[in-house]
Amino acid sequence: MSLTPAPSPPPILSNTKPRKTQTEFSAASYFATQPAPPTLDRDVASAREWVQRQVTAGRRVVLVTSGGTTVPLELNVVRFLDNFSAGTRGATSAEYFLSQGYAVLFMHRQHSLQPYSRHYSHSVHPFLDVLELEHEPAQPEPASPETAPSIPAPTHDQDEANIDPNAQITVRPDTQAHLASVLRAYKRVKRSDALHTVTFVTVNEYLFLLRALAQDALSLAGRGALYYLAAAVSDFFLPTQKMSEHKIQSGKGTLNIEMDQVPKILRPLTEDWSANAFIVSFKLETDMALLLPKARQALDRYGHHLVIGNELHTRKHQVVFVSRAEPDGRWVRLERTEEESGKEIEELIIQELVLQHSQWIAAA
Ligand code: PAZ
Repeated sequence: MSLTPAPSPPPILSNTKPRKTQTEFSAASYFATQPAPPTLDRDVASAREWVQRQVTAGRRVVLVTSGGTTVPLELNVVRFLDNFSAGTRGATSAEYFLSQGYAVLFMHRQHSLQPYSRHYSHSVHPFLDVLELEHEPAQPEPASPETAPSIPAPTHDQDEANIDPNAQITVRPDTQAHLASVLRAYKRVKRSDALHTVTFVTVNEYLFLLRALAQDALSLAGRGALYYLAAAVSDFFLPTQKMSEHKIQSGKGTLNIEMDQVPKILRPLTEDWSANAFIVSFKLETDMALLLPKARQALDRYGHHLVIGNELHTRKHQVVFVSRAEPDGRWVRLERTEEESGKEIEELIIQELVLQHSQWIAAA
């Protein structure tokens, strides 16, 4: 990274050919020069034991990656770049894989959505709103602008005084059926030991974890292993050798950040780290015209089995499956009525993948 005051404002972000200061990282040089996360060995050891138990139980194992990676700008991180992803695709898909009898190794960005609890995430459906207190005082009517000054809102203390400290907490009747079905599925999965989670934050943690889990854990599942790479992974990063140790100071004018390319790891994953597994990657584009060509290009370059293409704004309604058998892509779409009834596109995606994985195993 070069951090230099710029005399005149340069384009904020631009793609250029590598300059002298940039290194082109292969996967091998990346792992040889960047630091392994301190918790890596522990995470991989517990995942390996878990995969072994799943194999013994006769289950197929899917590694679901979910959420976005960050790229820290300083060693003592104050600032970082982030990749867009709430983790909805990954968390939702994990539930459908579990319902199809797969064991799920859920590798997700810390604090992103997780299977089951995603139904009550703070942004979509806050958990506290599902609950009610016995004898809860009625909510005051929202004040109109004319009445507002003459009717003071109850104070926090008055509210507290009206609530019996021993009051029972119950689930709102209108949400009981849904919560019960989510809870039942969650408890069933917990009892069965079919879900194991590992977390990452930075792109470096993501890369080290993916490689180690592939080589040392997932490989135990042989052709029963499936990779479902839905995480949004940064394409650019700052090698630790080029990072500022302390918080980058302001006051020196424009900040120029020159980043190196993250090595493409799909090819080593497919050829070396997990040569026996069925590998599915996602491709996100914002320009619909690029979606199919980019998905095909990924398939040709990396040699894995399937690319699922999705466009940012329509990703919850439609995706396109691109494989060597179907290079022009096959669209999977939710009907409007299905969507209105709460059906999720991940149900269709996973149904199709389970079928393709089975056919691939049978063909071997
Ligand atoms: O997590 P989310 O549901 O908000 O988004 C999912 C997604 C768009 C990140 C995923 O479907 C995807 O396309 N992942 C790969 C992104 C990429 O091209 O790197």
